[in-house]
Amino acid sequence: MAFDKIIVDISDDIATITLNRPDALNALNSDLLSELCMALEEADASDKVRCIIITGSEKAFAAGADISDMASKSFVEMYTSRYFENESDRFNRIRKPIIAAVAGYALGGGCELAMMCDFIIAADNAKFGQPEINLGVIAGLGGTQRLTRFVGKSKSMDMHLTGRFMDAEEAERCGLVSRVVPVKKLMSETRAAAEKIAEKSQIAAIAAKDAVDRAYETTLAEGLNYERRLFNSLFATEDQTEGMAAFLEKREAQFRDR
Ligand code: DAK
Repeated sequence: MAFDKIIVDISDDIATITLNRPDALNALNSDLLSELCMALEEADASDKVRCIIITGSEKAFAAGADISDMASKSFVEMYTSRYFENESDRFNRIRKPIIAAVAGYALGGGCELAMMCDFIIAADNAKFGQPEINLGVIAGLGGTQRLTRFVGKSKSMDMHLTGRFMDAEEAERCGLVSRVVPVKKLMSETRAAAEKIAEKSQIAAIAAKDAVDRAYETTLAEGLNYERRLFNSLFATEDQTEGMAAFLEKREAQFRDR
């Protein structure tokens, strides 16, 4: 399917979705988000895709929700239109691993979109922030909840209350991103990570994502129980038999997603 606000490339098991509204620093509007959800759902359903990358430009991953779209809306319009709620739910239903490759600005909804991915690889020029307070509002796409889980209350409060930006080094130090790479190497390093994931059993990758996500939704005791059940259930797969046999026979595993 042809897209206008995003570019989709599928090669070697990896779908790369590039946000493409350069004139507005990839500000998120409903066209862009619905195309993004469509592309994600297609990738999730495709046998050709084993890992997904979402990225922007060198200048901006996304500078937030589109302020010119929101500015004139009333409370009633925001409330009744369920602004971006459907897109957020669709995004959260994607089962395949999603990596955010972030260069430049990831602000407001852009920072929130990056945090909705499974992990973030940041370029050394990345800047994260939840500056909605400067617009007289607060984060609305999960920022107060997800950023707090990533970086703790004190830093999250600092970001949401002052609206300041955090650079890549600080973002790595406080656990918002998994690694920082030179901006010119962002896509090659992210692709290398995606290729690593694509080599694994897809069933195990989906189970790992499912189990880690559960850590955010439940108590430790429930989470441990959930993990154990998923772990045990993987012994019903051919990939577990193959993975362990390959280790013992000192050869590469040939996973078949069965
Ligand atoms: N929206 C619309 N246009 C934007 C934009 C945005 N968020 N960010 C940048 N642009 C546009 C600029 O207006 C400018 O357009 P022209 O004037 O050239 O037509 C162009 O992109 C280039 O931007 P600048 O000229 O400003 O570039 P600079 O390098 O000088 O500055 C900047 C870059 C990123 C520091 C600056 O553009 C900036 O501060 N941008 C706004 C950042 C921001 O406040 N983001 C938060 C937006 S609020 C919800 C879901 C989501 C949300 C809320 C609710 N629900 C589910 C309920 C999310 C809210 C937000 O994200």
